[in-house]
Amino acid sequence: MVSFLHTADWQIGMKASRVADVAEHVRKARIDTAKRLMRMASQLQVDFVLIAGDLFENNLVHNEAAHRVAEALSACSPIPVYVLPGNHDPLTADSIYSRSAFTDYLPSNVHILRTSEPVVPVPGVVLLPAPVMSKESYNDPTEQFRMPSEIGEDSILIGIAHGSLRIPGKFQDNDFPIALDAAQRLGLDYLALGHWHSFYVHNDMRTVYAGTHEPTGFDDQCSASAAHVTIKARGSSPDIERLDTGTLSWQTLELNVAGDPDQVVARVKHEVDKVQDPSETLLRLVLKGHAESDDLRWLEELEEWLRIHLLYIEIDKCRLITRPVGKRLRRLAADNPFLQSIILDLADIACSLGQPIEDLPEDLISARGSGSSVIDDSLQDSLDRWEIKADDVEEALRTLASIAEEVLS
Ligand SMILES: [Mn+2]
Repeated sequence: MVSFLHTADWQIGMKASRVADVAEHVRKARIDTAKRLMRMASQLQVDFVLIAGDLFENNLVHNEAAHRVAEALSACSPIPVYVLPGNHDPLTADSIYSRSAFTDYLPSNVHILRTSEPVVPVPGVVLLPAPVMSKESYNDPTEQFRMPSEIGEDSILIGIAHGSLRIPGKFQDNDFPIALDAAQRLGLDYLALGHWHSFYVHNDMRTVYAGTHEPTGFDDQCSASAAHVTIKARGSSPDIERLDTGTLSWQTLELNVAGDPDQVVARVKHEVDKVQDPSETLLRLVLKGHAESDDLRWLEELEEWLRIHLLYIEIDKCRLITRPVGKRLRRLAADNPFLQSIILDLADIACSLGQPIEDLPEDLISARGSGSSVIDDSLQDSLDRWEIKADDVEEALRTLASIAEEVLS
């Protein structure tokens, strides 16, 4: 019997630039989780650990990241750890696996799988590695496996590779495509894969993606896992236990802004109150529905509240339809010709930028009559020179609304 821990895609040194304000925290979480996972390997008393590629984000990571990884890998010492280079950290001339700042610090229990030469991690087990040498490839990495010339009849055979299973619609030809029947055809007891970030057991029940130990972003929902595998004997079905490993929680909440703002805000706060560990939670709030552009002041307060309560907040307004000339501005403009004329000029500009303001109030349109557009050559030049966009017009209308309210109310 053999038991081992299968993990992959730690991507240490990831920039996390989308969440720049907390990028350092995100990078540290990847290391902390890795260390915890290695301690878990000790507690589970596994025979060895497999890391199926993309241990590093790329071959250019800082030396400090390399030191942190070496330190994390020592946390399960003396249990041997086998590291396979992946497409993020391939065995190229500039490989991190050749940099002395990494290799000099490597604890003695860590072995980098640099060739396809079979390895015997413990007696009775043969490991077939397929190290990645490039960023992309049309070749099936499992074709690199080299069978040992002599192999005991009872030897448990494990492959370790990095690439995409050829599931229709889920792979690209140049992304290290792996035949679906590779494990079966090669007579493997287990095929440890990396590259896909979610935990996945193929229907042969022996081809497995462990998933990344820590999600890499909002679109990486189903990861934060590793596999604890036990194989009783050659040919027997592996016992695969999914381990939950994540530190950070990346959540997405969709919010329809229609209705009473107090209720909308209460709904969000209620959801956030349910969050288990707010200081380790990153939230993307996706706003939907229609809103008056000058009536979203509640959103600023809510954003502030979320910022205090959570590690990170991102407000996504891409699906929010705002009415540029909001209620407040319409009310103030109703009996103010000067304000009306500014709004109409801005409407002309929006029109010339190809995004006309569609719901311009009727009374405003009739106020202008058949007057000509404000756009002349010199204004057009200015719009071009300052790279004014339709969004800027909306912003101007919002600003106009708040100034007008202050001055005219
Ligand atoms: Mn990869």
